[in-house]
Amino acid sequence: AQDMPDMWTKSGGNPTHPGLKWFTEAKFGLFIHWGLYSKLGGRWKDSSYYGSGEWIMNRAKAPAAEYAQVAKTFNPQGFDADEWATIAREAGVKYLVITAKHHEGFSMFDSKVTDFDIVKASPYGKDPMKALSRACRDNGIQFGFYYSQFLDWHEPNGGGNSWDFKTKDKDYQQYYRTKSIPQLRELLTNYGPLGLVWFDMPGGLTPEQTKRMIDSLRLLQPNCLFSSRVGHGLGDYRDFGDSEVPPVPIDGAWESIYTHNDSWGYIQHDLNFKSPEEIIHLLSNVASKGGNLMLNVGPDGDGKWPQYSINYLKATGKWLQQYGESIYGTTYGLIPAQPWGVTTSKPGKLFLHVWETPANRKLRIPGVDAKVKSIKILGTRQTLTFTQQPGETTVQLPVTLPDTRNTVLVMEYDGQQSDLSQLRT
Ligand code: H79
Repeated sequence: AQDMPDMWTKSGGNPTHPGLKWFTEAKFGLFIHWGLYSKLGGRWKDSSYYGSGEWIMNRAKAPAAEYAQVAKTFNPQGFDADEWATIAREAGVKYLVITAKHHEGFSMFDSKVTDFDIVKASPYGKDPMKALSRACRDNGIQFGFYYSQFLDWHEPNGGGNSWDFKTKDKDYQQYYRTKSIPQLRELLTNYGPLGLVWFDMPGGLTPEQTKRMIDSLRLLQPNCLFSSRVGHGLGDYRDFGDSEVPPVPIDGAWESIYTHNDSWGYIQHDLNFKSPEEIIHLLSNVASKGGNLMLNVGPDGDGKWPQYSINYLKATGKWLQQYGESIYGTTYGLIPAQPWGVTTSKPGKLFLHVWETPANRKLRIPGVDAKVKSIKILGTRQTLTFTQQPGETTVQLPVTLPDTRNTVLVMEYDGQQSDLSQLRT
């Protein structure tokens, strides 16, 4: 986990923001990192790079003009917006966020602000974001853009180390005025209603300037959420460090983001993909703390997803078809994590995510004083026998559970949530 200064991650947003309803119910999102780095796939000249493939320009110290040449070979003929959105829907994600521009500075959308975009600088010559935004909406998926508002290694005045520009004497104001803000306006104008804009790595602006920028962007789409990495506590929901889950339940709207293998951008030699079981456990664990999981996929330079990502996401979607009621629209589990797994909640219901079956097949649920009415295997009519004592309920598990990775039991109880031990930060 990266150390993110609190100033960046704190959500100071408006708790009555209209977008927070879909966001807090969504629980599962898909992040897509796609840019020129996807074409490089972790290779620059004769060297291979591992991890964070989208950083290859910086890590290989590629001069901006030379790196820009990659655009001339970027021609993702395999890109199919409907196919992407269909896999996303089958995976069970409720929102999709794609890199409109990452730190490399290349615009993956039709931009009038620069020539360094996929329409003018690449043989592809079309705007894939037009098709994708439409396909997501057709499939009932909220659509959002990642936008690197400060780091831009293509622009002499953009933030960060591009190796042939001097870091000193940069005019960040000029960069924001001529690229960042106009492009954000394009994104908030040309792609229909956006669920959110995912800002990353703030810098170069005072809190007052950031607020002015944000306030003017909000006028374009009042329902669109802004992520906390816009900086200065001005976001609408909270993101933690990359690949970080908070240790305790957190109130309010928040999200954990994870790579599928060990990179955001496509890396041809990285096959360390999280298994369906790992994804499902991540999802139920994040939900048990009250947040959303946004899992990343890195399509290649042709526009195809790694086959493992397709297969494992579909397997996750299959699990969600059976057990989605224990994820979507839930709040954090009202009892602490147990040796056997974690819990999520809805009014009158506690969902028990069984990761590990106790050897004696007796599942202990401490911290419950409400009267337990029934305990069932979710998605079946199978009722389990249980005994209840003050502060502890014990369920007898059957010899075989339908899903050895994460069977979900649903405990229905009479009375208030306050009869369960309430976890708070
Ligand atoms: O888009 C993904 C990252 O590229 C971006 N945020 C996620 C969502 C990000 N930008 N900056 N950082 C993350 C933090 C920077 C980490 C670094 Fe490194 C450590 C830069 C250099 C050393 C990671 C490892 C990137 C290159 C090597």
